[in-house]
Amino acid sequence: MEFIKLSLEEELAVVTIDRPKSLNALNSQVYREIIATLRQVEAMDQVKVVILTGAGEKAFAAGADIAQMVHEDAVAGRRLSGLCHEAANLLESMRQVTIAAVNGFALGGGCELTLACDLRIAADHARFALPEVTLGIIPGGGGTQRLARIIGVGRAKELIFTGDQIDAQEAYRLGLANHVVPRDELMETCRALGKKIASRASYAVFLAKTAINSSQEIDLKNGAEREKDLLGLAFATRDKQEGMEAFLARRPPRFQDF
Ligand code: CO8
Repeated sequence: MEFIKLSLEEELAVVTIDRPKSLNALNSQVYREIIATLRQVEAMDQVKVVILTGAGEKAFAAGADIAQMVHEDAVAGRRLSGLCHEAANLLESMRQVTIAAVNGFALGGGCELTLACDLRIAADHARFALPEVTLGIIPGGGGTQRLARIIGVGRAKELIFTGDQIDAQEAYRLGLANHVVPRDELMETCRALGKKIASRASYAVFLAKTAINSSQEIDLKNGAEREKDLLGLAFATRDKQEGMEAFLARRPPRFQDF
């Protein structure tokens, strides 16, 4: 991998987009490497939580690579959009919980990667935007779909129609950032949150993630049916037995993740 660094820390995997000279701009190769890395991590049993961040102090990722896109036609643009979606869909649906550690600019395709993560923790200097209309295009990595689902249609339209940047506090106010922390506490905050989630019954966490994701795609009646089915699956696990027996015996549970 040229542009992605993977660091394994017991139950956590830290995936870093590492192209700081271009503010971690996302060209096709970077997207392909993100996809390959996420697939690799998804197959690692010991990893429960993935933290996605950018190298350097300045940017999570300042968007898709404009120097690449300027030369591309409609077919190539659509192909690049396919890669953006593939990376985002993986972050959203993979077995592990995904946390975006937003260490600066999260613009365009960079913002879209954060939108696909389960949780977003922002450093206090982070800035979010979908500025595509300032370049004559529209978001192409799920931004028009996921931003509206997270902060509401009206606010998403204003951000996408203006292309304006918002700071971390505004992102928090809108419900885009789960927390805002001082920049030198960002990774520790993400690690602590990741470890807490990893200490829970991870198959149950995955079932909960799947059920919550369904709520964004199907109606309430069918979503409730899906919840019932997934709860039934949870009842079939050893972790359900262990969690409940441990509670009744007043001891900490020893989950085995199935
Ligand atoms: N692409 C390519 N290079 C970039 C990008 C980018 N998105 N962002 C920054 N860079 C490069 C700059 O060109 C510069 O390179 P160099 O030093 O070689 O000149 C270097 O990074 C540093 O950037 P700046 O000098 O501009 O740093 P500043 O601190 O002055 O400004 C900003 C920082 C505000 C982040 C500024 O760089 C900026 O506005 N960047 C572009 C942001 C943007 O518009 N992003 C959205 C791109 S569109 C997109 O993401 C679409 C996604 C979906 C695509 C679907 C498929 C088609």
